Amino acid sequence: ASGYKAWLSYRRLADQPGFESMAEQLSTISVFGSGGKEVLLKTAVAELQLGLQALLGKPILIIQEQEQMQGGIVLGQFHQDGSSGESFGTRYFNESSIKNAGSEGFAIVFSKSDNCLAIGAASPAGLLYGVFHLLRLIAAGETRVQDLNVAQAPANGLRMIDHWDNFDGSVERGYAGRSFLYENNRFLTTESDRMRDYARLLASIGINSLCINNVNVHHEETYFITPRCLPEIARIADILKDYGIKLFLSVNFAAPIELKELDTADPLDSRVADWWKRQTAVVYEAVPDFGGFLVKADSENRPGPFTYDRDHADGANMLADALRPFGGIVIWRCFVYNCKQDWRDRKTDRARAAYDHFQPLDGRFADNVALQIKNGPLDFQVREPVSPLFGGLEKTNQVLEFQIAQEYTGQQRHVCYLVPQWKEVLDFNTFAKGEQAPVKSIASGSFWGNKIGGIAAVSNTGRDGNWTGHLLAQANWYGFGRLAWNPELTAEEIAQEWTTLTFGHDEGVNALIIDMLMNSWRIYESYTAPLGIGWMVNPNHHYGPNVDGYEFSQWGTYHYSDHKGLGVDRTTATGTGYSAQYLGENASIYNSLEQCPDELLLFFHHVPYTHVLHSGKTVIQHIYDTHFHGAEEAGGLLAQWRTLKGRIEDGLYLQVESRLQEQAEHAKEWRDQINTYFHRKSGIPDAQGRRIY
Ligand code: BDP
Repeated sequence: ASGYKAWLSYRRLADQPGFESMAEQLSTISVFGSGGKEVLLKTAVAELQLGLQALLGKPILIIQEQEQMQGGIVLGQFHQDGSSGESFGTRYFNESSIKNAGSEGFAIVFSKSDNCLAIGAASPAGLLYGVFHLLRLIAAGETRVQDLNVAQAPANGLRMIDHWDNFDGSVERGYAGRSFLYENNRFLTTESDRMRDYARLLASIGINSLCINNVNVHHEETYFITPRCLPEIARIADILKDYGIKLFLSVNFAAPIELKELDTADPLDSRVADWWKRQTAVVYEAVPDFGGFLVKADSENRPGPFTYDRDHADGANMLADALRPFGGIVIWRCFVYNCKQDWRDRKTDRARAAYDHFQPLDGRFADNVALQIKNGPLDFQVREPVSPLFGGLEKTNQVLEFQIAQEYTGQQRHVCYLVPQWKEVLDFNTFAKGEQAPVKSIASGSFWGNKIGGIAAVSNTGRDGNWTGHLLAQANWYGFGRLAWNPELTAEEIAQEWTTLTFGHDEGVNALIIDMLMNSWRIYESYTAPLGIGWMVNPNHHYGPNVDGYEFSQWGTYHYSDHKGLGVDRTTATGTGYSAQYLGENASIYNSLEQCPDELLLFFHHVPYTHVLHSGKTVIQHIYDTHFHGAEEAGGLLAQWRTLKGRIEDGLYLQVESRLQEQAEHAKEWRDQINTYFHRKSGIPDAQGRRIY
């Protein structure tokens, strides 16, 4: 086992109690009425057959157009009429199930009268999701299909993964080998089944949108929107379409210049607007169901409207006009800040930047523009507060951006299950418009009634045999999709699903892996940058400790440590005033030294090493303790895993063991660098007298 099949490995179930009667029940698949022509419905039937055959270990027959069948599984769209004139919906489902399934969800119920399991949906996409849901339930051990009665719809309209793959085959912040999409400025996707296998994995967790190129669009990828590349891109789009996934492209804001067609990219210049209209039409001609453009503008040396003294609404709306006739959307990123700031200037605060740039533009964006906002104000650190743009924007479509790629969380060499972190973000109350306004309902668009909403995340996959380098990093990929579908799932539930689907039904094995996953974020945090301060990594590649790596550089990522204390003062009275970007009690809690939660203390406050935390420890003793303990726990993860030897396939066991070995060693390096640094700076000894270098 390599891990390539991931959570779709469909291990044969056989010895489950109730297996025999279930297997007998689920012998055939049929499609109700005259349906069955749509490509997604074909995919759904094929996936159901494939999955059931593997799980049940027997052939499953597909029975064509038998609507009154007895036994088996029947798939249908609610509105479809059978020969009796009765619709599929009324025949099998009650009104509330149909309502709960919405336009993109599904309902599954066992019909006693027809002695069959019915999967229904308003759309073929819903049927595909229903099929994967049923397979997930069965693979996870559900045998009582006769008791099934489920109806659900995704909480988020946009459930998107963003690739940071470059046409040359490299992957920006990729930790799982090179790109499986490109190599050497050529498309790999059409030569292998890998794209299709990928699309299946995505659809099985509900992903419906995919951006296939890096937000940093280099010269070569600028051609993606031209006939030079579009035929190959159309072939990718066709594969994705079979699984209900829309293709998006990152575009270069200065494309008309880069392609040598105009000498300006000014969004208010009509030649530029016309150029984008023409170019967008060319894209849609090749890819009729193209999703739209993803744009990183005026950020980290990327071109944008600022060059022409225009703002980001001008830029985004110009592209939105070009996409509107085709139903396309613009996803415009808010990761905009000055990456050439003077580190001596304590008043410039990178954390403020996204809000300062975008909040004043609230209400100016076209209705087919969505702003894509990173979960935190800085950059995917192990611990950050939630971006105050959530709550700060009232009249703008928003999409939340996570990073599945573990750029700052161990680069898929360390295990760091990010779902607990994402849950905290989704549940964070922004206090928009009063009491209950959690990020999840703002991002989904339900809170303000936005037209577009959802969650996007930077992919952690690559050409490695198991897709993610670290096998346990598959749990983040899986978990992202599941959360984007249903943010109410708990991190434990998702870990439980993933371990069972990946490793099988040994409860002892799964409990241990779940325990490792559930502790891993806290462990990683404890031996790396403390108390919300972030960074302290090696510049450029961002792997491994380097306390001052970014301290005297232009990126705006500082800790301000000296011999007396550390932390960034972001308060209103003496600091950068960032805390005032929050609403309601969040602003006062973060602003207050007494009330600020320990884990974010150094994000908001500059304090002496002797400052006493809510935990009762001083800041310096907290640093020592967490680093000693965290490195020990990293070793503990390895020891835990070693108890699994012989209990899971060697192929899976060994690849994780070697990564955990590296983590255990590397955690000591983190521990020693951080502890030694602060020991020397502060001159304060460890209360427990442990060895600090
Ligand atoms: C940072 C990465 C950088 C990305 C940037 C972004 O270090 O490679 O280009 O984010 O999101 O995390 O645009």
